[in-house]
Amino acid sequence: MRLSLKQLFQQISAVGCANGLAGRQLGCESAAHVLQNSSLLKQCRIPVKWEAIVKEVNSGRHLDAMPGVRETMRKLADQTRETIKKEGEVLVVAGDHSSAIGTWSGVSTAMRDVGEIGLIWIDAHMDAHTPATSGTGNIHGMPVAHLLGYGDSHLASIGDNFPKIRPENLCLVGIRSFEPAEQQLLDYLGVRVFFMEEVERRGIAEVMQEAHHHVTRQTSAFGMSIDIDGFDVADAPAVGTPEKDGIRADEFLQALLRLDLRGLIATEIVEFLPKFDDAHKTSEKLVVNLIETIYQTKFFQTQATESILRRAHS
Ligand SMILES: [Mn+2]
Repeated sequence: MRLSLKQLFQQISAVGCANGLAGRQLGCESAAHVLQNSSLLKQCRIPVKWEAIVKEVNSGRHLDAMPGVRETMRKLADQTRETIKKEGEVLVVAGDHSSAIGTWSGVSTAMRDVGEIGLIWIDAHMDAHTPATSGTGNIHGMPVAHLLGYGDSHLASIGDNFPKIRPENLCLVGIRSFEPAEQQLLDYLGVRVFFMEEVERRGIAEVMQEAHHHVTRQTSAFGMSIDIDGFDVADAPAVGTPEKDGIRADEFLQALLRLDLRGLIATEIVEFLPKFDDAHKTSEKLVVNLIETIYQTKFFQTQATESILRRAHS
């Protein structure tokens, strides 16, 4: 019986993205560096190995940010694609949620020969605007539309010309703030949305089980894109676009423990705005808790399965 290096030295391969120009408020571009230097994260039971921190290209704000965002997202996609090919998984800690265009373009194109990927999108917002429908021009409100193949053709064709996520393999969880144009696009495409009302009625654990089933039933791997504004403001105060009455973090962490994470290929955590955190570092702790819970659960489940299979074949 031989253990692979991966099993002996479990670690998380992380990519940072220091972006913030596509958000409503500046500041979350520092999140990746804050996490990289976080003493809380250094105490994490699974060590984090930083592969790269992608720097942001600045071409302005709102829609003027577009040329810069295209460049930044191409670089981020290259990093996540390479990390998936080399390590088989990736954790992305980014700033504003426009990062998702780069993260999932890279993950999706790395997996193109293997199969489609599924995605669970945790957020207060739908992020399903296009440049044509957005009132603010803030691209952090547009990544879902672009991953589905809509909006700016440059952003929608990073890596290749196919949609990066098929609508039937995507679901949104925790939604409580959106505009009609966003809902129209998602309704038209048949994307499953678990609004906050449904999360409250059924509980986040049951919702996450169904979300997991939804994104894994016809894919070869799945990811989670976690906008921390999806959580209640009490649990994640340091965000640029807070919406009240969100997902309770402790309930979400409990739900993760009971989720089958063996097929999890990538996790993205975004919209942490360090300068808005409280004296207790509540938001930073949440990010670290998410990383630790997700990867401890995943590694434990993977190892347990492997040891059972080894015994069955010995
Ligand atoms: Mn978002």
